[in-house]
Amino acid sequence: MTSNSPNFLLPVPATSLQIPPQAILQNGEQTLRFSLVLPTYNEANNISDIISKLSEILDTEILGEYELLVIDDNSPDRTWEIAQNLIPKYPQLRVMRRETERGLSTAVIRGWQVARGDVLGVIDADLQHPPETLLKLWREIQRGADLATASRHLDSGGVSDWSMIRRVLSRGAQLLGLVLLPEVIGRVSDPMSGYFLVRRNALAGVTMNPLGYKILIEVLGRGNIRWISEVGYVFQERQEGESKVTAKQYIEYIQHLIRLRLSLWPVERFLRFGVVGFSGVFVDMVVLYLLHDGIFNLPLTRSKIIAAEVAIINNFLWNDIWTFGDISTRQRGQRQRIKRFLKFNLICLTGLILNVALLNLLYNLLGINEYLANLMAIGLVTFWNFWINLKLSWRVTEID
Ligand SMILES: Nc1nc2c(ncn2[C@@H]2O[C@H](COP(=O)(O)OP(=O)(O)OP(=O)(O)O)[C@@H](O)[C@H]2O)c(=O)[nH]1
Ligand SMILES: [Mg+2]
Repeated sequence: MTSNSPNFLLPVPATSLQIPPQAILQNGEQTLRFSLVLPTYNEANNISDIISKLSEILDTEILGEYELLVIDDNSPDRTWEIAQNLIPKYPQLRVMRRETERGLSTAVIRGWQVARGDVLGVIDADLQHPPETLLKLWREIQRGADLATASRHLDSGGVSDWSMIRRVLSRGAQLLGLVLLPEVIGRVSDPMSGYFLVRRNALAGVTMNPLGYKILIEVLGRGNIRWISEVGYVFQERQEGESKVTAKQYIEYIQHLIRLRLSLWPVERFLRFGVVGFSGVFVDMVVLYLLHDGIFNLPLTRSKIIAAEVAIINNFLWNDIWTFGDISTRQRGQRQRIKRFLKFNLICLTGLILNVALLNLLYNLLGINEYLANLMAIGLVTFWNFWINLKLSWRVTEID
């Protein structure tokens, strides 16, 4: 049956894990309203049932306007083949068989890359995510949400048969996430959910870099998501097939959190800012020398004030071209540049006052050695300067 059955399989994208801003359509194809991905690994006993249930539910609301995408990792139980044989009965079904790449999160992204829908979604294929919740999620997106996610931790939600150990591990993982990535994990009650819908335009052009199981974290961290809606659901007992969750998933989750943390912190930008800061110290020294000693013999205070301002101008120019160059090019025009310069100047001045205050606090109040105290004050003020400048002077506006 295998060798001569028609091949309806989708090709696996060989590109990076970027979500296309628009659906990539083959000749004659139209965009759809909704694409739902079902990642599968050894779900032979569940796949027909879930496809039938999902189709029945979605047909009531968006008949002909959606697709179901089964992304299978070459399951030994041939889930992909069973799914493929369902296509004649369910024309909205498409199947991908991945033979080299593995893993739940990348499977979901590969599905979204070939998706034709404006709204992208994911659901487990093992019937643990109740299909009935799907319409509630869909309606939240219709109300305007960028992301609609099913949660086990709302009043109407829960887990049916989880052992104490699994509950504790799950909550522990969430707590760890809250510590490492509060601005991501803290946005939803159930960040571990693998059942959610997201608008394509919230992910358009975003390159994902997930690891393991927790794709929602990646979407929240890298996507442009403003409105989030949550819908409660009870995680069902697995009826057929086996769980793939092992200790490996917990380790990958921690690795994933750290990776996302590092990439969300603008580490590279901060290093550039630091290099520019050093160049400013050099400029300040040279100008001070030239004004005070070298050529002009000006008084020390006046020389220092001019030297500091020249250093500020030096730093501003390098930061504007290099550190924040990508942002500056989006805020063109001389007026914009002058505005950025004035803000930068003001922030640097406030930084100086903060520096003196901190030095006094650390030295006089805490009795820390004055040079060590100065070093700590400089470090803290550099962070402050960087952060405030990032948020105010070179603010990324949402216009484009
Ligand atoms: N393509 C693909 N799908 C996977 C992979 N691992 C798991 N899946 C699918 O992802 C969904 C969730 O996996 P499960 O093992 O059920 O994980 P879970 O629901 O969190 O855990 P249980 O409650 O123990 O079942 C199921 O549809 C799996 O078949 C994988 O490596 N590749
Ligand atoms: Mg499961």
